[in-house]
Amino acid sequence: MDEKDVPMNLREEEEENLSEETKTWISSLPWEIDYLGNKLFKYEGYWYYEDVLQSIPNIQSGFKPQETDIIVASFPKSGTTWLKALTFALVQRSKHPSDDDHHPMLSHNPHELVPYLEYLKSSKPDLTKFLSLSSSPRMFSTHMPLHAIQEPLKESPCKIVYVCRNVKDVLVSLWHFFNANKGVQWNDFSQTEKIIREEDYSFEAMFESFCNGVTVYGPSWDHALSYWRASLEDPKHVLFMMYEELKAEPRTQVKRLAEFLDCPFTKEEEDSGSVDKIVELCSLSKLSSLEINKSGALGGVDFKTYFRKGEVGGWKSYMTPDMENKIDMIIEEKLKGSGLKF
Ligand code: PAP
Repeated sequence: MDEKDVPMNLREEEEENLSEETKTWISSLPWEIDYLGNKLFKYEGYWYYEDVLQSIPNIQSGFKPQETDIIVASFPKSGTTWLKALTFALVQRSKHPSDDDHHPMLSHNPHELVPYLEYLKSSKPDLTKFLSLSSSPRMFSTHMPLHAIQEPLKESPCKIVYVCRNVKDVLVSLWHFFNANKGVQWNDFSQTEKIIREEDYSFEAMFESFCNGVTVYGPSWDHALSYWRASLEDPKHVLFMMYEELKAEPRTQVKRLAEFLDCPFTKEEEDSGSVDKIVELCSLSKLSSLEINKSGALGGVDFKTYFRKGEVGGWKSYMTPDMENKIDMIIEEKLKGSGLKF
Protein backbone atom coordinates (compact mmCIF):
# COMPACT_ATOMS: atom_id res chain seq x y z
CA MET A 1 0.00 0.00 0.00
CA ASP A 2 1.23 3.54 -0.80
CA GLU A 3 1.91 6.00 2.00
CA LYS A 4 -0.85 8.21 0.57
CA ASP A 5 -3.32 5.41 1.17
CA VAL A 6 -2.58 5.20 4.88
CA PRO A 7 -5.54 7.08 6.33
CA MET A 8 -3.83 8.15 9.54
CA ASN A 9 -0.86 10.31 8.92
CA LEU A 10 0.07 11.88 12.21
CA ARG A 11 3.69 12.55 13.09
CA GLU A 12 4.95 10.47 15.98
CA GLU A 13 5.39 13.37 18.40
CA GLU A 14 1.86 14.53 17.60
CA GLU A 15 0.64 11.07 18.37
CA GLU A 16 2.43 11.07 21.72
CA ASN A 17 0.95 14.45 22.67
CA LEU A 18 -2.39 13.30 21.53
CA SER A 19 -2.30 10.17 23.61
CA GLU A 20 -1.28 12.15 26.77
CA GLU A 21 -4.12 14.57 26.11
CA THR A 22 -6.38 11.67 25.32
CA LYS A 23 -5.50 9.93 28.59
CA THR A 24 -6.36 13.03 30.63
CA TRP A 25 -9.55 13.50 28.68
CA ILE A 26 -10.65 9.89 29.14
CA SER A 27 -9.93 9.92 32.88
CA SER A 28 -12.29 12.89 33.23
CA LEU A 29 -15.26 11.05 31.73
CA PRO A 30 -18.06 9.34 33.65
CA TRP A 31 -17.76 5.57 33.55
CA GLU A 32 -19.54 2.37 34.54
CA ILE A 33 -18.61 -1.30 34.57
CA ASP A 34 -20.69 -3.09 31.96
CA TYR A 35 -22.23 -6.55 32.03
CA LEU A 36 -18.97 -8.01 30.70
CA GLY A 37 -17.01 -6.54 33.60
CA ASN A 38 -15.21 -3.96 31.41
CA LYS A 39 -15.13 -0.20 31.88
CA LEU A 40 -17.44 1.80 29.63
CA PHE A 41 -16.96 5.58 29.36
CA LYS A 42 -19.68 8.06 28.51
CA TYR A 43 -18.76 10.63 25.90
CA GLU A 44 -21.18 13.00 24.19
CA GLY A 45 -24.12 10.83 25.19
CA TYR A 46 -22.71 7.46 24.08
CA TRP A 47 -20.87 4.62 25.86
CA TYR A 48 -17.46 3.45 24.61
CA TYR A 49 -14.57 1.21 25.63
CA GLU A 50 -11.30 3.05 26.15
CA ASP A 51 -9.63 1.79 22.95
CA VAL A 52 -12.49 3.06 20.83
CA LEU A 53 -12.49 6.41 22.62
CA GLN A 54 -8.79 6.77 21.84
CA SER A 55 -9.56 6.44 18.17
CA ILE A 56 -12.13 9.26 18.12
CA PRO A 57 -9.68 12.21 18.17
CA ASN A 58 -7.49 10.40 15.67
CA ILE A 59 -10.37 9.84 13.30
CA GLN A 60 -11.59 13.41 13.74
CA SER A 61 -8.23 15.02 13.06
CA GLY A 62 -6.37 12.43 11.05
CA PHE A 63 -8.73 10.48 8.82
CA LYS A 64 -8.38 11.79 5.28
CA PRO A 65 -11.29 10.47 3.28
CA GLN A 66 -10.94 9.99 -0.44
CA GLU A 67 -13.88 11.06 -2.60
CA THR A 68 -14.81 7.50 -3.42
CA ASP A 69 -14.55 6.06 0.12
CA ILE A 70 -17.47 4.00 1.37
CA ILE A 71 -18.28 3.67 5.06
CA VAL A 72 -20.46 0.82 6.32
CA ALA A 73 -21.96 1.90 9.65
CA SER A 74 -24.01 -0.02 12.17
CA PHE A 75 -24.84 -0.59 15.80
CA PRO A 76 -23.28 -3.95 16.81
CA LYS A 77 -25.32 -7.04 15.86
CA SER A 78 -27.51 -5.21 13.37
CA GLY A 79 -26.25 -6.90 10.20
CA THR A 80 -22.71 -5.50 9.99
CA THR A 81 -21.10 -8.68 8.65
CA TRP A 82 -23.82 -9.06 6.03
CA LEU A 83 -23.67 -5.45 4.84
CA LYS A 84 -19.87 -5.57 4.66
CA ALA A 85 -20.11 -8.69 2.48
CA LEU A 86 -22.75 -7.18 0.21
CA THR A 87 -20.93 -3.86 -0.17
CA PHE A 88 -17.63 -5.55 -0.98
CA ALA A 89 -19.21 -7.99 -3.44
CA LEU A 90 -21.14 -5.19 -5.15
CA VAL A 91 -18.40 -2.66 -5.64
CA GLN A 92 -15.75 -5.24 -6.53
CA ARG A 93 -17.90 -7.26 -8.91
CA SER A 94 -16.15 -6.27 -12.13
CA LYS A 95 -12.81 -7.28 -10.61
CA HIS A 96 -14.17 -10.25 -8.65
CA PRO A 97 -17.29 -11.77 -10.24
CA SER A 98 -19.36 -13.43 -7.53
CA ASP A 99 -19.08 -16.86 -9.14
CA ASP A 100 -15.27 -16.62 -9.28
CA ASP A 101 -13.71 -19.61 -7.50
CA HIS A 102 -11.05 -17.24 -6.16
CA HIS A 103 -13.40 -14.57 -4.88
CA PRO A 104 -11.83 -12.90 -1.78
CA MET A 105 -15.01 -13.63 0.18
CA LEU A 106 -14.25 -17.34 -0.06
CA SER A 107 -10.97 -16.92 1.78
CA HIS A 108 -11.62 -13.84 3.98
CA ASN A 109 -14.22 -12.96 6.54
CA PRO A 110 -16.13 -9.76 5.64
CA HIS A 111 -14.56 -8.09 8.72
CA GLU A 112 -11.14 -8.54 7.09
CA LEU A 113 -12.38 -7.13 3.81
CA VAL A 114 -13.94 -3.99 5.29
CA PRO A 115 -11.94 -2.89 8.37
CA TYR A 116 -13.20 -0.72 11.18
CA LEU A 117 -12.22 2.95 11.31
CA GLU A 118 -11.79 2.22 15.01
CA TYR A 119 -8.63 0.25 14.13
CA LEU A 120 -7.02 3.45 12.93
CA LYS A 121 -5.61 4.36 16.26
CA SER A 122 -1.91 4.67 15.71
CA SER A 123 0.03 6.73 13.20
CA LYS A 124 1.33 3.74 11.28
CA PRO A 125 -1.26 1.03 11.60
CA ASP A 126 -0.67 -2.28 9.93
CA LEU A 127 -3.48 -1.98 7.49
CA THR A 128 -1.86 -3.86 4.67
CA LYS A 129 -3.71 -7.03 5.60
CA PHE A 130 -6.99 -5.38 4.68
CA LEU A 131 -7.46 -5.92 0.97
CA SER A 132 -10.06 -3.28 0.33
CA LEU A 133 -7.74 -0.48 1.45
CA SER A 134 -5.38 -0.99 -1.43
CA SER A 135 -8.21 -0.99 -3.96
CA SER A 136 -10.51 1.73 -5.12
CA PRO A 137 -12.95 2.52 -3.76
CA ARG A 138 -11.69 2.00 -0.23
CA MET A 139 -14.20 0.55 2.20
CA PHE A 140 -14.28 1.15 5.93
CA SER A 141 -16.78 0.33 8.61
CA THR A 142 -17.67 1.76 11.97
CA HIS A 143 -19.90 1.20 14.97
CA MET A 144 -19.53 4.87 15.96
CA PRO A 145 -22.55 7.16 16.10
CA LEU A 146 -22.54 9.62 13.22
CA HIS A 147 -21.36 12.73 15.07
CA ALA A 148 -18.16 10.93 16.15
CA ILE A 149 -17.03 10.47 12.53
CA GLN A 150 -18.70 13.47 10.92
CA GLU A 151 -15.92 16.05 11.21
CA PRO A 152 -13.55 14.61 8.57
CA LEU A 153 -16.48 13.76 6.31
CA LYS A 154 -17.92 17.28 6.25
CA GLU A 155 -16.51 18.34 2.91
CA SER A 156 -16.27 14.84 1.51
CA PRO A 157 -18.65 13.34 -1.04
CA CYS A 158 -17.98 9.83 0.26
CA LYS A 159 -20.91 7.57 0.99
CA ILE A 160 -22.18 6.10 4.26
CA VAL A 161 -24.46 3.06 4.39
CA TYR A 162 -26.12 2.31 7.72
CA VAL A 163 -27.87 -0.93 8.63
CA CYS A 164 -30.43 -0.89 11.42
CA ARG A 165 -32.18 -3.83 13.08
CA ASN A 166 -35.02 -4.27 15.53
CA VAL A 167 -33.33 -3.58 18.88
CA LYS A 168 -34.93 -6.57 20.56
CA ASP A 169 -33.28 -8.90 18.04
CA VAL A 170 -30.05 -6.90 18.41
CA LEU A 171 -30.09 -7.47 22.17
CA VAL A 172 -30.68 -11.22 21.81
CA SER A 173 -27.94 -11.45 19.18
CA LEU A 174 -25.51 -9.56 21.44
CA TRP A 175 -26.31 -11.85 24.37
CA HIS A 176 -25.63 -14.96 22.28
CA PHE A 177 -22.43 -13.43 20.92
CA PHE A 178 -21.02 -12.74 24.38
CA ASN A 179 -22.04 -16.18 25.64
CA ALA A 180 -20.42 -17.79 22.60
CA ASN A 181 -17.22 -15.87 23.42
CA LYS A 182 -17.02 -16.57 27.14
CA GLY A 183 -13.49 -16.25 28.47
CA VAL A 184 -12.16 -14.72 25.26
CA GLN A 185 -9.35 -12.15 25.46
CA TRP A 186 -10.86 -9.64 23.14
CA ASN A 187 -8.48 -7.16 21.51
CA ASP A 188 -10.36 -6.03 18.46
CA PHE A 189 -9.13 -2.45 18.24
CA SER A 190 -5.98 -2.42 20.31
CA GLN A 191 -3.51 -4.48 22.23
CA THR A 192 -5.45 -3.69 25.40
CA GLU A 193 -7.51 -6.75 25.99
CA LYS A 194 -11.06 -6.63 27.16
CA ILE A 195 -12.13 -9.83 28.76
CA ILE A 196 -15.42 -11.53 28.18
CA ARG A 197 -16.13 -13.26 31.47
CA GLU A 198 -16.21 -17.05 31.82
CA GLU A 199 -19.65 -17.39 33.31
CA ASP A 200 -22.99 -17.26 31.52
CA TYR A 201 -24.42 -13.81 31.03
CA SER A 202 -27.75 -13.07 32.57
CA PHE A 203 -30.16 -11.99 29.84
CA GLU A 204 -32.10 -9.98 32.42
CA ALA A 205 -29.01 -8.00 33.48
CA MET A 206 -28.11 -7.24 29.88
CA PHE A 207 -31.69 -6.25 29.18
CA GLU A 208 -31.65 -3.71 32.03
CA SER A 209 -28.35 -2.17 30.94
CA PHE A 210 -29.52 -2.05 27.35
CA CYS A 211 -32.74 -0.29 28.36
CA ASN A 212 -30.64 2.27 30.26
CA GLY A 213 -28.53 2.76 27.15
CA VAL A 214 -25.46 1.46 29.00
CA THR A 215 -24.07 -0.85 26.36
CA VAL A 216 -21.10 -0.40 24.06
CA TYR A 217 -21.93 2.32 21.46
CA GLY A 218 -25.35 2.71 23.12
CA PRO A 219 -27.98 3.95 23.46
CA SER A 220 -28.94 2.01 20.33
CA TRP A 221 -31.96 4.19 19.52
CA ASP A 222 -29.92 7.40 19.54
CA HIS A 223 -27.33 5.66 17.37
CA ALA A 224 -29.95 4.72 14.77
CA LEU A 225 -31.56 8.16 14.92
CA SER A 226 -28.26 9.90 14.20
CA TYR A 227 -27.97 8.10 10.85
CA TRP A 228 -31.70 8.15 10.16
CA ARG A 229 -31.82 11.95 10.33
CA ALA A 230 -28.70 12.27 8.17
CA SER A 231 -30.23 9.96 5.57
CA LEU A 232 -33.27 12.24 5.37
CA GLU A 233 -31.19 15.40 5.19
CA ASP A 234 -28.58 14.10 2.78
CA PRO A 235 -29.92 11.04 0.93
CA LYS A 236 -27.21 11.22 -1.71
CA HIS A 237 -24.52 10.53 0.89
CA VAL A 238 -26.26 8.54 3.62
CA LEU A 239 -28.35 5.44 2.97
CA PHE A 240 -30.41 3.91 5.77
CA MET A 241 -31.14 0.20 5.39
CA MET A 242 -33.14 -2.19 7.57
CA TYR A 243 -31.97 -5.74 8.30
CA GLU A 244 -35.58 -6.92 8.15
CA GLU A 245 -36.04 -5.44 4.66
CA LEU A 246 -32.83 -7.08 3.50
CA LYS A 247 -34.19 -10.40 4.75
CA ALA A 248 -37.63 -9.89 3.19
CA GLU A 249 -36.52 -8.62 -0.22
CA PRO A 250 -32.77 -9.07 -0.66
CA ARG A 251 -32.77 -8.50 -4.45
CA THR A 252 -34.62 -5.18 -4.21
CA GLN A 253 -32.42 -3.99 -1.36
CA VAL A 254 -29.18 -5.04 -3.04
CA LYS A 255 -30.22 -3.12 -6.18
CA ARG A 256 -31.06 -0.12 -4.00
CA LEU A 257 -27.62 -0.34 -2.40
CA ALA A 258 -25.93 -0.62 -5.81
CA GLU A 259 -27.74 2.48 -7.07
CA PHE A 260 -26.80 4.45 -3.99
CA LEU A 261 -23.17 3.42 -4.41
CA ASP A 262 -23.25 4.58 -8.04
CA CYS A 263 -22.71 1.07 -9.35
CA PRO A 264 -26.22 0.09 -10.53
CA PHE A 265 -26.73 -3.26 -12.25
CA THR A 266 -26.91 -3.11 -16.02
CA LYS A 267 -29.71 -4.92 -17.83
CA GLU A 268 -27.20 -7.53 -19.01
CA GLU A 269 -26.08 -8.12 -15.44
CA GLU A 270 -29.64 -8.49 -14.25
CA ASP A 271 -30.46 -10.87 -17.10
CA SER A 272 -27.41 -12.97 -16.33
CA GLY A 273 -28.42 -13.39 -12.66
CA SER A 274 -25.72 -11.14 -11.19
CA VAL A 275 -27.98 -9.81 -8.41
CA ASP A 276 -28.96 -13.31 -7.30
CA LYS A 277 -25.36 -14.45 -7.35
CA ILE A 278 -24.33 -11.64 -5.00
CA VAL A 279 -27.26 -12.35 -2.70
CA GLU A 280 -26.26 -16.03 -2.66
CA LEU A 281 -22.55 -15.38 -2.10
CA CYS A 282 -23.33 -13.14 0.88
CA SER A 283 -26.06 -15.30 2.39
CA LEU A 284 -25.79 -16.53 5.95
CA SER A 285 -25.78 -20.17 4.81
CA LYS A 286 -23.00 -19.62 2.28
CA LEU A 287 -20.75 -17.49 4.49
CA SER A 288 -21.13 -19.68 7.55
CA SER A 289 -20.25 -22.80 5.56
CA LEU A 290 -16.88 -21.43 4.38
CA GLU A 291 -13.77 -22.89 6.02
CA ILE A 292 -12.40 -19.39 6.81
CA ASN A 293 -15.56 -18.58 8.76
CA LYS A 294 -15.64 -21.96 10.50
CA SER A 295 -12.04 -21.87 11.73
CA GLY A 296 -10.70 -18.29 11.40
CA ALA A 297 -10.54 -15.51 14.00
CA LEU A 298 -9.71 -11.80 14.30
CA GLY A 299 -8.89 -9.85 17.47
CA GLY A 300 -9.42 -12.98 19.57
CA VAL A 301 -12.96 -13.56 18.33
CA ASP A 302 -13.81 -16.65 16.24
CA PHE A 303 -15.47 -15.76 12.95
CA LYS A 304 -18.04 -18.49 13.49
CA THR A 305 -19.58 -16.46 16.33
CA TYR A 306 -20.63 -13.76 13.83
CA PHE A 307 -23.06 -16.22 12.26
CA ARG A 308 -26.02 -17.67 14.11
CA LYS A 309 -29.67 -17.82 13.05
CA GLY A 310 -30.25 -14.43 11.46
CA GLU A 311 -33.93 -14.56 12.42
CA VAL A 312 -36.42 -11.74 12.44
CA GLY A 313 -38.46 -11.74 15.66
CA GLY A 314 -36.35 -14.36 17.46
CA TRP A 315 -36.50 -12.11 20.55
CA LYS A 316 -40.00 -13.46 21.27
CA SER A 317 -38.46 -16.62 22.74
CA TYR A 318 -36.36 -14.58 25.22
CA MET A 319 -38.42 -11.68 26.50
CA THR A 320 -41.28 -11.82 28.96
CA PRO A 321 -44.36 -9.69 28.20
CA ASP A 322 -43.13 -7.22 30.87
CA MET A 323 -39.76 -6.91 29.17
CA GLU A 324 -41.42 -6.45 25.81
CA ASN A 325 -43.66 -3.70 27.17
CA LYS A 326 -40.80 -1.94 28.87
CA ILE A 327 -38.51 -1.82 25.84
CA ASP A 328 -41.37 -1.00 23.45
CA MET A 329 -42.32 2.00 25.59
CA ILE A 330 -38.74 3.25 25.59
CA ILE A 331 -38.44 2.84 21.83
CA GLU A 332 -41.77 4.56 21.20
CA GLU A 333 -40.75 7.50 23.35
CA LYS A 334 -37.25 7.79 21.83
CA LEU A 335 -38.37 7.50 18.20
CA LYS A 336 -41.44 9.71 18.58
CA GLY A 337 -41.82 12.15 15.70
CA SER A 338 -38.76 10.86 13.85
CA GLY A 339 -40.59 8.73 11.29
CA LEU A 340 -38.26 5.84 12.17
CA LYS A 341 -39.82 2.54 13.23
CA PHE A 342 -38.28 -0.78 14.23
P1 PAP B 1 -21.08 -7.36 14.47
O1 PAP B 1 -21.73 -6.02 14.66
O2 PAP B 1 -20.39 -7.87 15.69
O3 PAP B 1 -20.23 -7.42 13.25
P2 PAP B 1 -23.35 -8.36 13.10
O4 PAP B 1 -22.84 -8.98 11.87
O5 PAP B 1 -23.94 -7.01 12.98
O6 PAP B 1 -22.25 -8.40 14.23
O7 PAP B 1 -24.49 -9.26 13.71
C1 PAP B 1 -24.48 -10.64 13.76
C2 PAP B 1 -25.90 -11.05 13.43
O8 PAP B 1 -26.07 -10.99 12.00
C3 PAP B 1 -26.22 -12.48 13.84
O9 PAP B 1 -27.61 -12.46 14.13
P3 PAP B 1 -28.29 -13.50 15.15
O10 PAP B 1 -27.45 -13.57 16.36
O11 PAP B 1 -29.65 -12.95 15.41
O12 PAP B 1 -28.36 -14.78 14.40
C4 PAP B 1 -25.90 -13.25 12.57
O13 PAP B 1 -26.53 -14.50 12.50
C5 PAP B 1 -26.43 -12.29 11.52
N1 PAP B 1 -25.76 -12.47 10.22
C6 PAP B 1 -24.43 -12.62 9.98
N2 PAP B 1 -24.21 -12.77 8.68
C7 PAP B 1 -25.42 -12.73 8.07
C8 PAP B 1 -25.85 -12.85 6.72
N3 PAP B 1 -24.99 -13.06 5.74
N4 PAP B 1 -27.17 -12.74 6.46
C9 PAP B 1 -28.06 -12.54 7.45
N5 PAP B 1 -27.73 -12.42 8.76
C10 PAP B 1 -26.42 -12.52 9.05
